[in-house]
Amino acid sequence: MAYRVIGAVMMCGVATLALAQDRIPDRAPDGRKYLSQPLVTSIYTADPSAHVFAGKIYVYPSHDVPTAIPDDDLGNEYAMHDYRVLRMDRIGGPVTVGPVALDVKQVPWASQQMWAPDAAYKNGTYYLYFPARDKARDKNGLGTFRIGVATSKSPMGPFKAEPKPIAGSFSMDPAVFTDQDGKSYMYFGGIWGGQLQRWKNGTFDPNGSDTDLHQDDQPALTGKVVRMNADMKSFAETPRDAVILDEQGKPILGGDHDRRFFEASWVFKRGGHYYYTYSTGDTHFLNYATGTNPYGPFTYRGHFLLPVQGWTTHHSIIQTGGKWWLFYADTQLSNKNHLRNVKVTELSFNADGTIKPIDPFVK
Ligand code: FUB
Repeated sequence: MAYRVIGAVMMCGVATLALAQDRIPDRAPDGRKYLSQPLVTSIYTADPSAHVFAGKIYVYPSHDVPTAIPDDDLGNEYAMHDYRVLRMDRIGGPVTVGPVALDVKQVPWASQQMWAPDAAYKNGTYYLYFPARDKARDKNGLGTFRIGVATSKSPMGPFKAEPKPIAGSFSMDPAVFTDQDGKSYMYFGGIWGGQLQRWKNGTFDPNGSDTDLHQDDQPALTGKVVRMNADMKSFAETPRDAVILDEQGKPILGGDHDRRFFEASWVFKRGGHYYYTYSTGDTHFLNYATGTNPYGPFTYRGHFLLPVQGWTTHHSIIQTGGKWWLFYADTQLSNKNHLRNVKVTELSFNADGTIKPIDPFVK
């Protein structure tokens, strides 16, 4: 398998591909200067799920594509149909863009919208988890989001999809966390276009809301957490609620858009604490909450990334080379919500374990 390695230049300590340097704006339309530069410029990428496998860094992003579909609350403009994997030896080093690792045409059950993926490794096999709409049709003429799994002997793929989505899966944005005891958990879900609000009663409501439950004084919809079976291809139980509590121990309410869960779960463990991180969607923050159990509940701690350029914000956090890193995305290359580019910046903690908030623009 041959991969194309494109020359890199160093900007702000982060590798940037040498293509089209003269066309990359160094300031946002409002004049603010970016904190970091796109990891790659040869394709549009978003929703970066980073992992260290056998000493190398792999990023499993969404592969954004141009479309004439206008922006809407369902996210129809995010019309992605395949995945490409990014690889680098170290943060700041050259980035390899892999070939197509999985295309929707190779997934028997899926129809469209290959959204934010994640990956895991176990016993010589790499697992790619991905959401996509199935072939059913709802009131909007669209399929229901399910979560699929595909496998490969290489972290770059190509991946072979299982014939059916994971039984019991729904909604989107899978993120798989493996604890020190070897047990793996999938965190998933997203409201609005991610359809979580249509699953409130455990089955899909085809006529449900396209946004949320419109119950601002009730506990917010939560992301989901479920333990994976040892085969890494199936759920060991019915998904549970990943509850986020405020400092008084009360659930965050649906109307609290600065703090409630919207999409983009990611979990990591540090100092014995589980950090449950997520996006607030329409208020554009990346938030975190901590707990002492992978199932939660998690106590809300704050924002750790202020709004980026673009509507969505989605991320992953890894530790490598003795430092913690935040992979995120904005729209520096296109200034279009659906054509994003992934970035990386260092993440720092205070002595009490709280995260130092990051402004994606330099003061
Ligand atoms: O990339 C499509 C969707 O936008 C993702 O699944 C969400 O997390 C948001 O980033």
